[in-house]
Amino acid sequence: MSTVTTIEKFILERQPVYARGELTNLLYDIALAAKIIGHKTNRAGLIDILGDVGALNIQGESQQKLDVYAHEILLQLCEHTGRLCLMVSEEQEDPIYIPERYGKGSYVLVFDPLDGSSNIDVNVSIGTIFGIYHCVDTSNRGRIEDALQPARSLVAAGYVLYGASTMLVYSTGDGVHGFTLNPEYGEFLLSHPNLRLPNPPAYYSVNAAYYKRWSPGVRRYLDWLEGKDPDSPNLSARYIGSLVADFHRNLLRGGVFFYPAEQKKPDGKLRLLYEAGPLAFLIENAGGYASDGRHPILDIVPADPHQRVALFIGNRDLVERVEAFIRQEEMKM
Ligand code: AFP
Repeated sequence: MSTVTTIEKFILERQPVYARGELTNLLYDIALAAKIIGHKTNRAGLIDILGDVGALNIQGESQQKLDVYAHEILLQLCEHTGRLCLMVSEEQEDPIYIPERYGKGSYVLVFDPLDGSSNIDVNVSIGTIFGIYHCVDTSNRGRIEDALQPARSLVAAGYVLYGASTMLVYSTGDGVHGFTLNPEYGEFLLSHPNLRLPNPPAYYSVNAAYYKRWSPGVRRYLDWLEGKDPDSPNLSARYIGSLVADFHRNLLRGGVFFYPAEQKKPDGKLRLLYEAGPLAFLIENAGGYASDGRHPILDIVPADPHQRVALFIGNRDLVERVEAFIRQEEMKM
């Protein structure tokens, strides 16, 4: 008979003996938020029946956008616990300082509460992304510097995928582990221990409609991925347009996802602190690599909490190949 491991048991068993349980409990808080957000996103299609976003629902309450709802759930579950000194959310311009009335902890939580919002209305998978840092200076009550750390300093990172099932995938630096929510019991159960990127990879994922907006190196890279070179890899194309879903599929099947810089968007679209950084941490822990086309994502120090970055992420040899194409094309200029 196979054994069943809940996320609580798994996290607790991996807690170092000297730990005080702060990180363990913070991960539990996020798992609980994932269950609540997952429950709500599963009912998203009913909004059409019960009333549009912004309209009054049948109880006379104003309907909230799901991404705002997800932001508030994470806030409600994490702000008062005494485990955090600071939070940064995609949904809020300013960093979230922990109010004086609550205890202050030694961790920083950065998150994109619900990514892929344009997919919500069409019932396509969406996700939450999170990263956890140590506060740089625990004697302070939390300052912006505590959040502006490179992803190499992450203590933990993960995502929640709201798809056919709800899954939570996370790493604290010793492997990447996936849990699937059993909706009957409301428990995340270990389903994908120690995920490693498969080799050979299966997919490349990009919005190729933007080809003309990219630099020559990135265009050459797509040509290569599409099989136009003698040494092209044998890959198939898949693109959902929901970062967590695209990342998750490629983590399980192998491949590369990219969202490059464009002429009018020199830093790309995705956010460094709470999208690219946490996923870069996960991919490296699964044996892969993430780059902005020139440098490892893990080494980029954010200057601003909402800074954007070009992202190439997946199997190491596929990502190193785009760095080589970009270098070669820039040398010609
Ligand atoms: P939305 O939240 O606007 O749907 O954007 C989602 C996203 O940030 C990320 O999840 C996707 O990978 C990427 O944008 C898709 O962008 P394109 O629609 O330009 O391909």
